[in-house]
Amino acid sequence: MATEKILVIGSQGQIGLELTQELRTIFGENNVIASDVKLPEIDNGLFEILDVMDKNRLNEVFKKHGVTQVYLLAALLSATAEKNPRFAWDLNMEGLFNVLNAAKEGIIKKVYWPSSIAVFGPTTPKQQTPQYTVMEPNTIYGISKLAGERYCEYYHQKFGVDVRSIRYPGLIGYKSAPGGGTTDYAVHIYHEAIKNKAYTSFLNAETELPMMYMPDALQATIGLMEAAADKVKIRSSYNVAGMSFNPEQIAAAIRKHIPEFKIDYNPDFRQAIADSWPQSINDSFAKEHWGWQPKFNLETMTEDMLNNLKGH
Ligand code: AKB
Repeated sequence: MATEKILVIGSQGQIGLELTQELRTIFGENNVIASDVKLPEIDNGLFEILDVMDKNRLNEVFKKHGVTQVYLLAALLSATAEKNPRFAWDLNMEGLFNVLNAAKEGIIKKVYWPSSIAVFGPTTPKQQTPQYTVMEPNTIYGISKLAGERYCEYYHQKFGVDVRSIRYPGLIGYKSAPGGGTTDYAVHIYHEAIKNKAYTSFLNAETELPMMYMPDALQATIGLMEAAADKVKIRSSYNVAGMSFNPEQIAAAIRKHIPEFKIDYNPDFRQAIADSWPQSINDSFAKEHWGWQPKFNLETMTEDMLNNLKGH
């Protein structure tokens, strides 16, 4: 079997940092190339400076390393995208086109591209949001992700491109910091609980959102990429679910370990973004098609997060 050469684009971001590590453990250090627009803080393996919007440079990197698979993670998330909508659109779409076109031309064989629960909007059913439902996102991030999903499916159907995608909920991990998302509060709250035993949430107490612990997200991502092609029946993007909670509930889970922890609320512009998203997700297609199964719930994640952050 020919060795896969995997390029992670956006390797310095929240998912990229952890996914690159995990892929290197599975596929070997020399078969996973990290890339980003900025140099890594710690030099720990093959790395290329790469702006995914620069098509020539992208093709140069593909050629240099004989890349067969791409995990395209470079994107602006929901909150940052609202502040810079034009750039968000350009980055989120142009990067995807460049990679899909390389796959169409046969330069690379397989593409992973993350979508998000942000593809849903205020008119979508909020509880147990189905795979197929009303999709009228009202954030630029959500609009770009929905357009991206349509492009992925189009490239698969028209040109046979092997592209796979997941609609991530909010992702929570202790190894890397999130950047620019609406769900980021659920990461910061753990850091502040340990440091200050208090946190001011930018979402109100009742804002329930779908979330997932990073080990589950990595398992979903690599599980989907490694699934046999005929099991991947949805080529737009799969709903996946981990858990759902609101700020009050995560605070209560933290209090089981840090009884003096206090939370207060000061909602900002991210409240409206969160209010437009689902509260829980139905992921029965992912379970049925390629065997997706999450391991963590709010309690087990909280224990693991706090133990690991205390250790740092
Ligand atoms: C965000 O909050 O923007 C992201 C997402 C849900 O895609 N974490």
